[in-house]
Amino acid sequence: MSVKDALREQRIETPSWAYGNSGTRFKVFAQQGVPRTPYEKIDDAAVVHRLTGVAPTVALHIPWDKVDDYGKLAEYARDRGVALGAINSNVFQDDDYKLGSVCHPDAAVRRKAIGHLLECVDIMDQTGSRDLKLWFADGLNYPGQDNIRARQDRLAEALRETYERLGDHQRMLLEYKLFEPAFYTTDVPDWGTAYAHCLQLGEKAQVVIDTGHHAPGTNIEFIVSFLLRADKLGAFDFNSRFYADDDLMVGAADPFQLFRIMHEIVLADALKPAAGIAFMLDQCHNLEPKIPAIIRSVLNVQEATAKALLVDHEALAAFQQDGDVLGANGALMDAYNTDVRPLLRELREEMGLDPDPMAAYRRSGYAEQIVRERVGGEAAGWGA
Ligand code: PSV
Ligand code: MN
Repeated sequence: MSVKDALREQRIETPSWAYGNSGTRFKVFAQQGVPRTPYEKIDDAAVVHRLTGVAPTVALHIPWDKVDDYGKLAEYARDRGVALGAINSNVFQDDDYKLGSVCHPDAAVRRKAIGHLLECVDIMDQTGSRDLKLWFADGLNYPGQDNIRARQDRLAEALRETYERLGDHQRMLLEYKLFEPAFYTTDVPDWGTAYAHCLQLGEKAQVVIDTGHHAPGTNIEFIVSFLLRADKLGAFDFNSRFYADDDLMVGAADPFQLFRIMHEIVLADALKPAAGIAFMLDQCHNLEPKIPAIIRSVLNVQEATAKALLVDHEALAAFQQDGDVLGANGALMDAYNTDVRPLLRELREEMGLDPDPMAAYRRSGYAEQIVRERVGGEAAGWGA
């Protein structure tokens, strides 16, 4: 397949919450024109797709995107040329979850948390979503606070019950995170833990790599490669970070890392939608305007992918076979150092899009329109 054909097929899912207000624990700076409802978030996601041509789905977060009728929301999305994607569960924003959700020592709290996960599968039935994405804030702040092993048992039990509820075409995606909000231990801290649980559950359980969820210096492409080989990579939550889980625009902090990740994906022929990997963004745009930030993020993923597609695999394999370290590294760097922007501009023109989606957005007047129209009501944000 040609580089352009592969790029034409690429799919990137945008997160509903990235369109809403967000901030740090110190301050949320509200922006004008921010969506007030899940419907308005979909309007914004549709604009991103219309301009980029490669972002046809939007992930929901429950209860942030709770509506009375999910079938209606799905139809609304369809009418605007997008579809609803992964359903993200949220068992971290209720007072009951102070000491955990599915790992909580109290069975009643665990039952409530599992109830929410099952409710998310009910919602998937209505939205037609394939993926249930699970992230747990569960963990401990102090040694001795709870029994680490018992918490693994509780986690396994909750995952099993939820897994059993999945339909034939639905999947469970388990996301790990090293720390935060818990600072001593986290119950799913790393890919190994997520992988072990998914392995026990079965083939519908897959691991999610959120690129901001590792210790500094972690070689993420190794994890990508390992999970691909084991057929256990289900999705990415793309974002970038300088320090911890910064949730900045993907490709902003370390475009080379993003390229290295996409190189492993291309090597494994896992870019095409049929490979079943969901390429999602999980970002917060605290300072920058949200819609163009998401467009920029989509373009960053596209650029890294285009570079990865340009790697001469035959030459690379020959250098590797010959033990030519510099040759092999050079083959990779040649691709990384190629300016792919002209190629992407050309591709967009062929797809009937504006070659410069950022400029097209600026020209469109949409930013001014939403500031004008979205007055009154409550802007969506964390917890909304
Ligand atoms: C947790 O930090 C996380 O990465 C999970 O994916 C959550 O669903 C998301 O962030 C919430 O913003
Ligand atoms: Mn995430």
